[in-house]
Amino acid sequence: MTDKNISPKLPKEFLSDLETAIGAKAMITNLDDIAPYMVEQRGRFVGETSLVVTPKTAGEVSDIVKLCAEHNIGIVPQGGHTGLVSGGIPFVGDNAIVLNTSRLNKIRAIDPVNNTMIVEAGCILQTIQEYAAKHDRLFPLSLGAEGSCQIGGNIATNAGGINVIRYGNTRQLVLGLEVVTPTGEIWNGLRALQKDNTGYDLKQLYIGSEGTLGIITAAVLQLFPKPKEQQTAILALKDLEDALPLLNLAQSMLGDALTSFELLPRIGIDFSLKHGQGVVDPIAGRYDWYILMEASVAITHSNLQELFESYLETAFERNWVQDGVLAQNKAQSDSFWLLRENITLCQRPEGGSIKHDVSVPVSSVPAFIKTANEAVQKMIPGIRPHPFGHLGDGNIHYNLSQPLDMDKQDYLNRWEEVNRVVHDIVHSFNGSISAEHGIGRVKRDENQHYKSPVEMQLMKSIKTTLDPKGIMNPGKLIPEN
Ligand code: 2HG
Ligand code: ZN
Repeated sequence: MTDKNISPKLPKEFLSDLETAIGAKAMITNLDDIAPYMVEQRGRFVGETSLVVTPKTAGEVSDIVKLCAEHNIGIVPQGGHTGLVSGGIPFVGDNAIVLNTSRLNKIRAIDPVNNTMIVEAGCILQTIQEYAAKHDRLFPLSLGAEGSCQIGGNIATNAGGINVIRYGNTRQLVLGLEVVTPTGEIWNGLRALQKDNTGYDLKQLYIGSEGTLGIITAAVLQLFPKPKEQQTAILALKDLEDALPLLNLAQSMLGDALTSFELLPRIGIDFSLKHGQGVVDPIAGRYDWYILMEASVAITHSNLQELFESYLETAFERNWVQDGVLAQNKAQSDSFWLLRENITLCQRPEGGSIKHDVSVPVSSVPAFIKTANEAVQKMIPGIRPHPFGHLGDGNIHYNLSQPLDMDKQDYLNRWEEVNRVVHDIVHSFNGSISAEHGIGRVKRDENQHYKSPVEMQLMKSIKTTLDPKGIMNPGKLIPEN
């Protein structure tokens, strides 16, 4: 460890005790080396700290937390750094260090009979999926960032993704946790049980708490039988409203084989074709809306294909689908998903994009989009709504690309104002202003605006009871006053 660039805010005694506990190799103190840990994927905010620690065991996490508690230093837990609400970086004045979980990355055990797996927080989601698959099991959490996001972050933010309609959010996929508390104790709650009615379900308190109550160091994950047969289709619609009967029919005809039901707008497909690598348009004509859907079953020689084809036939007959392609093989289904993933990535080259990650009851999605589109177009003529996402569970990424002839910064300066109009509409539909990305710093005050004082007070009292010194991810999720 060098003394270069150490902020005077971190006491010498703290640093030397830390070095004794975890070793200099687990301490990054040079600002150039720290820089990549401070820049968020979307680049909207840049964090500030003078120390990043990279512990390898829960014991080391415990040592770090104890020393931080003693010296009143904040800790920002950080996983794969793929978050979208500035939950994983310290802000100027937070007096916090970053605890990056990348080296806490062992798969501790798998039990295919019990359908569970024990993993450490820093395991990459895709590594977990692949390990489960090798044992003929499925870990169904799936999202665009799966190649780099870490399970600790997924759990701390209760990540959603593309399979929620069938398997639920992360909350439904975790049976047990190991957590380092704000006083540095290790709570071993790694129970691999389906039934455990022994009091408050503490793990659920930590899931989605965004590092504000403790640091998740390991988890017991719920596995499922691995799908053996799968059907993927992309369908073009005339009207957004037709998506609802189409979904309803899928649920009636395919039952719980339905795993994904994603909404794609034409503008998103155009962005992907223009800016994405290797993206192709599977349907010849142009339509305003598309659905990418997938169904799977965990048995072989099933009648899934037959069921899926008769579902599509009925949907065409009822005029809910104008055109469509059923993937003929894995490569074709991958190419549909590539188109979907690029819808997320290809907004950036189109200039400023004001984001919303909202949910409303599934049956209200078309009405919400219509109402919001009218409102934002009135506010900023020429604005380009780009709503897409997980229609099957009511979660729409209501993103708004800037008008073509507007200055990017002038547009982005209206971020909060636009958020408020959209979120008011979401609220009027009894929706949520953060469906799957969390609150972090970005939506902290906006969340307080919409939650009732009773609910906010309950959250604040949990925070002050468990973390009275306020050292766990300071300034995130819970407003300071
Ligand atoms: C997705 O569903 C992600 O692709 C990102 O949640 C959404 O770009 C976004 O706002
Ligand atoms: Zn999403």
